[in-house]
Amino acid sequence: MSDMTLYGVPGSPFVRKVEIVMGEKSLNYELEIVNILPTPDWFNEISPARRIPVLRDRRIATEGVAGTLADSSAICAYLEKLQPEPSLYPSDAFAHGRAIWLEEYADSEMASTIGPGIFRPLLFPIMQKKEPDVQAAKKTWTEKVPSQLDYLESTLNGKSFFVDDQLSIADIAIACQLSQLGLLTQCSLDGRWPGLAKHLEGIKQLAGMQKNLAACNKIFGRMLPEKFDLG
Ligand SMILES: N[C@@H](CCC(=O)N[C@@H](CS)C(=O)NCC(=O)O)C(=O)O
Repeated sequence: MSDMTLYGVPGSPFVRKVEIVMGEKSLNYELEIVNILPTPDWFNEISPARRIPVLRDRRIATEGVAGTLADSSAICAYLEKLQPEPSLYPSDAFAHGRAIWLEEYADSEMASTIGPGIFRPLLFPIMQKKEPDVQAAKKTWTEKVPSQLDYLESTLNGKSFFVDDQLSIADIAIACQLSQLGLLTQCSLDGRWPGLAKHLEGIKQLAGMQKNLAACNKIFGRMLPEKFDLG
């Protein structure tokens, strides 16, 4: 058994974020599947917000709340201290602040648009053998997502990475949200957001991302005959 267990499902962009950081830092872990809708009672003790992911570090405690951390940002910050190389947080103070801001932008602004606006209206009805709400997803894709992508495209400004020309938590958090689009839809960043499209392809080459997306494609491939065209 690995020292660390990550609780959640691969289809969560926040679980993906932790898996990429684990991969970059060559940390071993096992993913224990915990579904939401609802989260099981035993899990709520270690996840007061009833959200995935939660990490358990068995070297600290093997049961109960001790040794567990909720929230992907807390987990990634812990992993950075635990295994500082390669560093995923810029050393310069201002650049560090910028990286945390972009991580936060991805985890809050983008997640609250793409999750409830596109991912859930398509996936959750399918899981319940109901009709997916394609109109709601189309509306989000055409009316809400573009301004966020415009902001990110201009912030990236043709560079390979968002902050200080090196891979950081900002790149990982943003790519985790953007990769969510491709799991269920044919939405493309090419055309209006070429820098972001190239950036996402780069982050998709990371080992943790590849492992996560392979698991996602297996799960969603079984559920969907073809990906949704949101226009
Ligand atoms: N800020 C949290 C967000 C985690 C989150 O929202 N996870 C979603 C799954 S992608 C969840 O558990 N949702 C449960 C619910 O909404 O009931 C983090 O970074 O880990």
